[in-house]
Amino acid sequence: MAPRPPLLWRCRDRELRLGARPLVMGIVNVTPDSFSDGGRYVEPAAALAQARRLRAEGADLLDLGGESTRPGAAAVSAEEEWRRLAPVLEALAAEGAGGALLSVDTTKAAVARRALELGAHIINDISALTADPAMAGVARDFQAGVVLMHLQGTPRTMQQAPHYDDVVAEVCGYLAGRLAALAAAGLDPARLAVDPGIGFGKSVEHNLQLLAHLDRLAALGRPVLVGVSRKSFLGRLTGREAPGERLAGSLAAAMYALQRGAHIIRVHDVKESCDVAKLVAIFGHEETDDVVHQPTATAGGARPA
Ligand code: HH2
Repeated sequence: MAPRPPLLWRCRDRELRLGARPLVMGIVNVTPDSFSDGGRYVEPAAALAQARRLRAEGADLLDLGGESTRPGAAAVSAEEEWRRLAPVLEALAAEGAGGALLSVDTTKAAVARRALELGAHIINDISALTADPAMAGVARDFQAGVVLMHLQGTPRTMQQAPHYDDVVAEVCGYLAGRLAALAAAGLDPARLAVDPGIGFGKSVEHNLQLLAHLDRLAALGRPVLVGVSRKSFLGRLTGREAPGERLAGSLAAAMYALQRGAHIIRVHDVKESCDVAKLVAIFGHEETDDVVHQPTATAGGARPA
């Protein structure tokens, strides 16, 4: 794998350099019903402890979610979503999240605004800022980093009969269109990242096609974030029914995604994923010593500009 030219992702007052070393985004689901860890971190103290643990394990970014997006999950109101997120975000923002960037996984402008007011850096929106007409304005006003994810259908129905004529072309075309539309609406393209939405209205074959052709998504010129962690297609491929048994599959898929063009992996298992990221950087570097001799704890791009 040839070294890649550095790419900048601006997220409010922070600037991430995406180059040789991939970044790791740790997942904190403050929900009762997430597909792999629902209920474990629904209490603020448990969620906060998990966020601190993921940061200590090396997460460059922490992604906090207050609504599950798994197929068939119940929708929650903005008030309920914020009630779940607020104490955790408040505490993390107050302590600077240990240097990690804070991301909020939401499709609701009211939730995103309040999170940004508390100090979050990134809006991770599975609807690519289409679900709430006010979302693009919030992202622009706060100069937030944004993850634009592809989703076919709605979380409730997306896995019923996903269909594409050419999944890679359609996902890339959709995200290119969102980048262009948001730039026309006044958002700074340097603040936008893209995500193929693995498992969101996709069959196993669609997911595999997208992972194999991530280079085409990377060709859009923006950071590529990929979430494969513990997802059901890995269970189907390995025969591991329980999400908690899918660690090896998740790491293999993360490594593959990073080698095919992803810059950031969104994961539940941060410690193990950081090892993968580190090895990808070493394998992908012509001058291996440059990477190996960097201090590991500060190797991230998650530092103030
Ligand atoms: N996957 C999930 C949620 N949010 N955001 C992005 N950008 N990319 C993803 O692949 C993605 C995402 C689903 O995972 P999880 O958060 O663990 O589950 P749930 O939605 O059930 O809370």
